[in-house]
Amino acid sequence: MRIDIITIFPEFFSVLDVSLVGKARQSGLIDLRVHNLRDHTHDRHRTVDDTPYGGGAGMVMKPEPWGEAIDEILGDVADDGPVLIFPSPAGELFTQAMARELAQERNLIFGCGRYEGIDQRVFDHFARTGRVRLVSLGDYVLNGGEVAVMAMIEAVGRLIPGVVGNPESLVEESHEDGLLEYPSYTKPAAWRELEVPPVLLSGNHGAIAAWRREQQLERTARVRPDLLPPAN
Ligand code: 6GU
Repeated sequence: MRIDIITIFPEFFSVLDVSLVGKARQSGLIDLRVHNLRDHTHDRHRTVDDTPYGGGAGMVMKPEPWGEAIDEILGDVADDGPVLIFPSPAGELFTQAMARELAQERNLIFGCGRYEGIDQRVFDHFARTGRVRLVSLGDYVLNGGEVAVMAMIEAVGRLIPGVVGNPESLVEESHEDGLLEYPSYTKPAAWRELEVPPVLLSGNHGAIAAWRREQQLERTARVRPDLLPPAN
């Protein structure tokens, strides 16, 4: 998969050299390129923002650098059409289902906004000919899209075949079956007067599976009842 990121803080993304995504880049499974939005400005101060029409607090990112940066990437990627993703607290919620969808794509382009947002016409222009999605991590506000994009790339990247060594570790996780994960234990069997639940030491695989399911349901009902189908 090819991933392009447009940002005014390219140095944020140096962490994508390490861990799972870093390995996937080294092995060629992920071709990740970071672009500095300011390279697409043409004034002495490399201006990317301006005051909002209609007034109000803060600054809005100007459309022209975005247009130029995205045009350049579009001219360079496969012609089946990348998905343009803009992290935004005003977007649709990012979920495991969306991560699975995006992991099927050949090209993703992430545009990291800062300030009060990006001129709406950037989204409207590229939606005329392609797929544009505004995506939010949740109901809180970040200063910019960079950290959100890193979260999304980690969630998507690990679903690309070959990125996670043991694909079985992908299936028994929180959210993959719509429920939260069951609690996990390893040796020693007793630690600081806390015992591992005896069923896990029983060797009875049926009983263990049933216990884990019950734990998933109990935990989900307790902390995330919104994930459960409505009773009746
Ligand atoms: Cl994707 N971006 C920003 N700036 N803030 C957010 C967010 C995204 N998701 C939650 N808050």
